[in-house]
Amino acid sequence: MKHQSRKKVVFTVLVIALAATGVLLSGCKGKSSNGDDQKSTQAYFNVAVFVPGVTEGSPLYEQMVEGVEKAAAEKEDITVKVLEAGFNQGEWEEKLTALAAEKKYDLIVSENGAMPYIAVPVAKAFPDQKFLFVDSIIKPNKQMYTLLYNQMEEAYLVGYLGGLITKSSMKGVNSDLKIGIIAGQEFPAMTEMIVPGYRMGASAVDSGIEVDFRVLGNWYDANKAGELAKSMIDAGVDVILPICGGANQGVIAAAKEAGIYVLYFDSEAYSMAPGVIAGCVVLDQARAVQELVIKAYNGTLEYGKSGIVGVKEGYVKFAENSDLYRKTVPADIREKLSLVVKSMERGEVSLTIPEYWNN
Ligand code: RBF
Repeated sequence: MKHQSRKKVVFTVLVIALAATGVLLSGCKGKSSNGDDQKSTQAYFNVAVFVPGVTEGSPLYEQMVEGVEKAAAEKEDITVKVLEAGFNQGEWEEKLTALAAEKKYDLIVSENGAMPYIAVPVAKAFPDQKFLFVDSIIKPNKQMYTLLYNQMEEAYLVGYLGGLITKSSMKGVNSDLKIGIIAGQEFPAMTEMIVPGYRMGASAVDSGIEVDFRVLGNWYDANKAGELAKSMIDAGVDVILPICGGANQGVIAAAKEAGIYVLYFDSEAYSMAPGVIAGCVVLDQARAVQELVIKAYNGTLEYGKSGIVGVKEGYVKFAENSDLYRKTVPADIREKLSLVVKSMERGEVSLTIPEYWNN
């Protein structure tokens, strides 16, 4: 925060200085692609964050913005513009095209598995535009760097915890061996990595555990998500993993009312619903984005390449050090989960994501 306000002051002073000398530009220009509007110096490294949806309530979108802002706090000459593209996916390509057409941004950062594909024609139309896509992968494209996370491991950890909970005698747990997962929509990372990983984790506890997988159909309708959760609870589910952005709140409310448990994906959220959120698996996307933006700034980001990181690399962690976790989940369950987490961290247990993702 301190850094950011200092940055704002520095920025304001620069703007005033530029205005005073009569060279205030319509926007901050960094390295311009085709010399004609190259009025600026190389003073700024301009980053645009394209949020494919709405930032608030979507853990990975929040972290993407946070990561870019942290990079900007680290380097005073990085500027940041955040564009929320909204939930109409049919408009994303047009909005991304308009952003690239501004030819102002040294880097456009975005996230989710669909974005690099949506960006292919945009990249073709603007051959000097560079992109960083996280939480995604695509065949090598020399204008893009992509980073994929091993979400099979991430989902395995919550699946394992869910399995332990549904088999336990924790308050609110019934005798059915059933756990649930609700996705905003179906997409390859969900069906190829997350759901299979969640199932594998649960099966490692007991092969008889059933996984109830439902799809909401959007990333915002908390009422509908609550209804979906209620119908799963009525069918015997006592632990639910919601991955539906802003609609997660509806699942949490339904679980709280019914006295069952929620597992949380991508960020630590115990304080959002103490006693209801029983476990959080954290994906450190903010750090990954910060590091990659700094690399781009330094000119060392290898466009055309991609990375994959998981538990062993330290980007996926289970949030074990919370009093709320310790209060909600009994010690014997925590100890069992902790052993699995440790063996994944040491690389003794690793899950290979499907070939599909390996370009
Ligand atoms: N996750 C969210 O939390 N909020 C969203 O609005 C959102 N929209 C998505 C749209 C598409 C087309 C795809 C492929 C994924 C979307 N995700 C969204 C899922 C997100 O990228 C990630 O897979 C999950 O958050 C699990 O880490």
